[in-house]
Amino acid sequence: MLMSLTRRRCLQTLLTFGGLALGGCATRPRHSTYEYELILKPQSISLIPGTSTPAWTFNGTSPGPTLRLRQNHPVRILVRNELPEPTTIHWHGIRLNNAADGVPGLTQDPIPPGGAFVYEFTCPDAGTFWYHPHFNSLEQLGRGLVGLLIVEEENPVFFHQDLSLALKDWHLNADGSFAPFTSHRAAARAGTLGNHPTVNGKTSERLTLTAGSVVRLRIANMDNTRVFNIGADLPAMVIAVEGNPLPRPIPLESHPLGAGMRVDLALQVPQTPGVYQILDRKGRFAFSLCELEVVPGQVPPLPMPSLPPNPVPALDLANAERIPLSFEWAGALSPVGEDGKADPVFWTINKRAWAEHNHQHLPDPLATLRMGRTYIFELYNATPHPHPIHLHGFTFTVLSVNQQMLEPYHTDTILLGKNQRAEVAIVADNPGDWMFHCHVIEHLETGLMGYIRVT
Ligand SMILES: [Cu+2]
Repeated sequence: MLMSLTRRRCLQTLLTFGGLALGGCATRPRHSTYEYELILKPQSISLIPGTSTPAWTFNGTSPGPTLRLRQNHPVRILVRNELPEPTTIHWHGIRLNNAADGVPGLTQDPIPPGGAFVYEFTCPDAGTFWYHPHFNSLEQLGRGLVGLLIVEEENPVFFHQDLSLALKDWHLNADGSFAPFTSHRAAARAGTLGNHPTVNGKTSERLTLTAGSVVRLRIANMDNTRVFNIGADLPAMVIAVEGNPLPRPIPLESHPLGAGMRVDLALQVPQTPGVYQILDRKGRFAFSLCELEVVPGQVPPLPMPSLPPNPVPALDLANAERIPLSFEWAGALSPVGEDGKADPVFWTINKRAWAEHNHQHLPDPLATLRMGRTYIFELYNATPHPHPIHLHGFTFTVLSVNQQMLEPYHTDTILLGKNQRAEVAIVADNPGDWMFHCHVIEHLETGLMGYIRVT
């Protein structure tokens, strides 16, 4: 399998699939199987004009090529590691088989430098997802290893345009070299913000839209740390969160997007040409993330498209078992290790930290679930900082936040604010060991990580 893929080596060209440009290296679908090759490798890129940054890239770019998969169609992705250290790739938000989940020591051995691994899975859900390493995540994501993964609906849903924004801040010195990705002080608080924001890998991004059109805009927060509050100064509806269509779209006002989270908007582009903005709202202030240049043009009339729901299994809430999961601040530096460095632990789940900093010595699971049963996780953020809490391999249903019942919605990540509680439910329908962690990378690296076992 490796040989045949290797012979079909990387076409470093731009291919077109169904009218949509595919960057980087990809091959055409064959017998309804899409095949991709992702090569992780060091590559200097220029983020600050006149300087060079020693990034780590997928196929030479950051973000990596946007992978466009099709709902219910199997995919095979060859990952080759040309980094100077091991890696694995996690497909964030995809309900896939455990062996393809990309967690070193839990679902696979790390891919050594010079090695390769084939990920094979089928996406039951359509929507906006992303991919990134799950090994030495602070540095591997910090150096640029992030990419968008779009799963197209099995029965295509038409918009006049389908566009995306990948949000990532970089930690840079003035000469383009990397500044530290973390400090103990920040890791024990909200995390280390980058100082060089980018959208789609660019310092400023401008998209061109046609007057009167209806545009699907997929926004993915691929940053290690930052929370965005997405707004817009043109009419927009929130149609999906974390890849999952909302039961009823809601008008966009300010949509919080923690690390790892995504939102799909349907933009109702005004008839009046001009320049509009996608915004990051901070209280009374708003900062432009992306300019939208609206140009005159003819588009066929289009009522607001509706997205079909993803086939998330039905909950059996009457017989559900409850599992409390509390996130707390620990605040301790362990004794200095053999390398002379302290091994910081700042965060716990149910009083336990993922202290090993690697996956070599597995702790016990946070909970063991029985196949087919419904579970309600009672989440409690007993800390003063926001945590985007992510479960691998499942889509959970948010039932309540701070004891307020909501119209239930599906997600793979929930942003829990200071002292916030939430009830989320899953059907344990996918066997294996599944990571459960905060997506602020400094938090997961300093304790806020565990796993759920389904047998
Ligand atoms: Cu966190």
